Amino acid sequence: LVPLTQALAQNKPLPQVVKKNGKAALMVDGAPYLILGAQANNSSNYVAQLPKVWPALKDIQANTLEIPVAWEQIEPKEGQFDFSYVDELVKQARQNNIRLVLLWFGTWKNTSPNYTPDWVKLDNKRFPRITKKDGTMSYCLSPMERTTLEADKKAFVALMTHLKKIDGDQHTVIMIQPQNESGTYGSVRDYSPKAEKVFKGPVPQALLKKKGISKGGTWSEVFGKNADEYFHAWHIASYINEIAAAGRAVYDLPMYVNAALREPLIEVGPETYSSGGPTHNVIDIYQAAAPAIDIIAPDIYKRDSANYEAVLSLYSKFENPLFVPETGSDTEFARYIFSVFGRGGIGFSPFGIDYTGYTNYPLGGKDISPEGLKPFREKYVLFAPMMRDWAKIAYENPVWGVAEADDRKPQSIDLGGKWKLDVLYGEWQFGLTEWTWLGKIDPVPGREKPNGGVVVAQLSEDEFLITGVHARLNFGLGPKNKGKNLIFRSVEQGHFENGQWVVDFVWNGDQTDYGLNLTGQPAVLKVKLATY
Ligand code: N0T
Repeated sequence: LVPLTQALAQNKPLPQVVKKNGKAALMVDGAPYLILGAQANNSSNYVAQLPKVWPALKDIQANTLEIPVAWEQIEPKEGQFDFSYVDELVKQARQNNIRLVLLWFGTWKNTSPNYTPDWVKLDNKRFPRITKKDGTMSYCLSPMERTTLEADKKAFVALMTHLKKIDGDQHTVIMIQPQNESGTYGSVRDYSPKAEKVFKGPVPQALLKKKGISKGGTWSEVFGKNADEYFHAWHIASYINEIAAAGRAVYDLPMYVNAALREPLIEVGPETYSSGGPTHNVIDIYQAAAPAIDIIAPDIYKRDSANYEAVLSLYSKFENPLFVPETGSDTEFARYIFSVFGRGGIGFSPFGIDYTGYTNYPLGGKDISPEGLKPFREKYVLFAPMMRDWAKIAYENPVWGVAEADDRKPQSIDLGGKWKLDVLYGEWQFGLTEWTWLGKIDPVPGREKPNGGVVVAQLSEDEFLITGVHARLNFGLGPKNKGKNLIFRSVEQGHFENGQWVVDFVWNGDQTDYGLNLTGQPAVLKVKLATY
């Protein structure tokens, strides 16, 4: 006899990325799920390191751990697989009530083959590296080599087969990232004789179709100066696709690829970044070559708001679901969670979140401790209790979000024509000027760097769900309400229980007369607007 709980668990649908009306959701156990993520450091993928990982996730209230599974650790000897780390990882994740996103460090890890087993990375003959334009050898494995692809695929399929066996009924593992920041530094593509031959052949139909180009030809004929990069992107994406598809054929989990970014605001050539990786200029090429990949995701380490927001909008194009699988762990990165979720993003994850003592400063923060991670905890606590509710609402309703910009100036959101929302950053208690801390002119403690932000979801025409920190919200009338006067019907602070909104108390008087003040105290509001 199968116990009821087990029987129910077995009927849980597989995790899946779904899309509707230009929006996306990550379905886990049949309902939208919001990744409040944390990515462990690169070398935390060993059983000995795991006890230093979970406490950091707990401290920021993350619900999902992104952590590597390296080819070298599961297939140290060709054809002999060892899944002891994976087994222990999944077991401990369950004990800690954390879901997993597994990062397959195979052919490309930050473009390099360092995580391939030694029988791969030391065998140039069997697993050839890219030939550079000048004929010298690159460090990077070539995407043109069948033998390499087959070897990586075999290991990946073994991993997926094993996951199905140990986790097919529970879905502790909810998504897979095949490869990590693929592409090549220092060579725009492979210039080996084998690659040259393919380069002189025709551009594949699927790519012409995606690009809306009717007249075919060689790569150079069709793409001119972009030919080298597009060729490399196409072949890396196809390579990853074949591996991902083979994995999905045995165990159909959602899959995404992550990108080491190209400059989002200035035009630069592929010799300056990881050429052939999923940079913003080749998202469509990846989509055409890699239908087994659900999401093309940016790793964002630029701290300034102009670059950050530009990356988010570039990766929201082509109906690409927005997911930030890596971002810096420093204070100023935390607020961008509001920009990501306000664009309907399915997840957000700072990198290097564990207490192993390592930090990737200056990419991330210096202080990976409960104190140093406070900026993330402050935001995660808003979403953690309602992560299912927010994910569902964001999938089905209009949402907006803003993060405090580097200039720290107020921002205005058009809430669909009838209403608008002005967001001022700072902390107030009363009146029209920013509250100076205990009457002194020092900035409010914890406000030395921009850390504010707000998300808004429209529940019905005049009703909005809002949360955020370090911001004052002033509602206004949109053009469709011209000539009327605005009044709050009600401002409720509350929470969700079993999908239902529960009112804790109602804001009024000083709490609403000068704008709604979101401080570092967690608050989720349901605001009903009216006119008279
Ligand atoms: C990331 C991480 C890890 C503004 C760096 C970022 C991770 C990989 N690479 O700690 O190695 O596995 O995906 C590359 C950042 C480029 C510099 C951006 C300058």
